[in-house]
Amino acid sequence: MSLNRRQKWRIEKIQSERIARANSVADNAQNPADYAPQTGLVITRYGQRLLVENEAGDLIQCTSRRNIDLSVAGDQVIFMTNADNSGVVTAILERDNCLKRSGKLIAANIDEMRLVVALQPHYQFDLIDRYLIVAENAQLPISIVVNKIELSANIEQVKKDFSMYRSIGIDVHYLSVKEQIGTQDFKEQIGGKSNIFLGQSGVGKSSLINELLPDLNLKIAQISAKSKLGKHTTTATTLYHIPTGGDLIDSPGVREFHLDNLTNAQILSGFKEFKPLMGQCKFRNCTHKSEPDCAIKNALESGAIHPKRYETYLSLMDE
Ligand SMILES: Nc1nc2c(ncn2[C@@H]2O[C@H](COP(=O)(O)OP(=O)(O)OP(=O)(O)O)[C@@H](O)[C@H]2O)c(=O)[nH]1
Ligand SMILES: [Mg+2]
Ligand SMILES: [Zn+2]
Repeated sequence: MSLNRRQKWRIEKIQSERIARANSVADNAQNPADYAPQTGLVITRYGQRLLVENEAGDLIQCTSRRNIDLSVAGDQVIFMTNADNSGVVTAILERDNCLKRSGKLIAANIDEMRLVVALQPHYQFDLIDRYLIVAENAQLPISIVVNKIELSANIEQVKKDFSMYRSIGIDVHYLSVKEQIGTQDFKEQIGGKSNIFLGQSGVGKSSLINELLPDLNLKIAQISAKSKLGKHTTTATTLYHIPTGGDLIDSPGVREFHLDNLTNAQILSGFKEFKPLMGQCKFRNCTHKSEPDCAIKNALESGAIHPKRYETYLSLMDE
C-alpha cells in the first residue's frame, strides 16, 4: 500500500467511522450488545460470510448488513462486534479499484494483477488476452507468470510465444515452483504491493503462493492425470499478508471466462497496442475487419500488430 493510499484511507476511515458511529447510536438503542464500530480488512468471503481482520490483526467472522453492497477480499470495511464476538459489516470504504470477472466482483484495492499460466494445462492466447482486456479496462497493471517451465522441452519456443506480450510492455516471468526455478527473482518483484493471482485451475497459483509464503500450507490440487486439468481446489478468493509488507491474494481458477459485460468499444480499448492507431482509419466507424485504409489492418500487415492478437480481437467481436 503506498503512503498516499494509506493516508487517504486514514482520512476516509475517520469520516466513515464518524458516520458509522452516528448510525450505531440508533442501533444500540435496539441492540445494546453492539460495540463500537471498528475498521477492518476483508480477508475472504464464503457466500454470505466474511472473515474480517481488525487493526490488531485478529480475525472476526462477520455477516453483512443487508442494505450494503457485497464486500470482497481487499475491501476496507466498518464493522461492529456482538457480545458473542461475531461481527456485522455496516459499511464499505471507498475502493481505489475493484476487479470483476464475467461481471462478478472478485477483489478490491489491488495494485497488480498476476496472471498465472502454465505448460500444463497449456496456456491459451485468447484467455491471456481476455485478462489483459480486463486489466486495461480496470486500469490495473498486469504481468504474466509462466509456471511449470521444467515441463518444456523447448523453453526458447515458449519465450518466443510470449515475446508478443513483452513487445507491448507486459512483464513475463518464467518459473517452476516444482524445481524452484525463477521463484526467488519473482519474490523480489512482489513486496509492498497487493498482488492478485489469477488464471486457469491447475496452473499452480496456490503452489506459487505457498512457495512465496512457506508458513501458509495452502491446499493444492492433485492434478488429474486423465484430463490434465485442475480440479478447482481453491474455492474462495483469500488475502494473505507478506510478513515484510504487501499482500498476495489467491483466487479460484476458472476454465474460461467471457467478456459479456464489456462493450465492443471496451474490448477494443483493451488492446493497448491498438490505442495509438485509433482515429487513423479512413472510416470513423471502422470495425477494423475489412474496411479499406484501416490503420489496424495496415499495422497488422507491417508486423506492428501480432496476428494472434488481431485474431483474438476478431473472435471477441463475433462473440
Ligand atoms: N510439474 C509442475 N507441477 C506444478 C508446478 N507448480 C505446481 N504444480 C502442480 O500443479 C497442480 C495444481 O496446483 P495448484 O497450486 O493447486 O493450482 P491452482 O492454480 O491453485 O488451481 P485452482 O486452485 O484450482 O485454481 C498441483 O498438482 C501442483 O503440485 C510446477 O512448477 N511444475
Ligand atoms: Mg488454488
Ligand atoms: Zn480500422
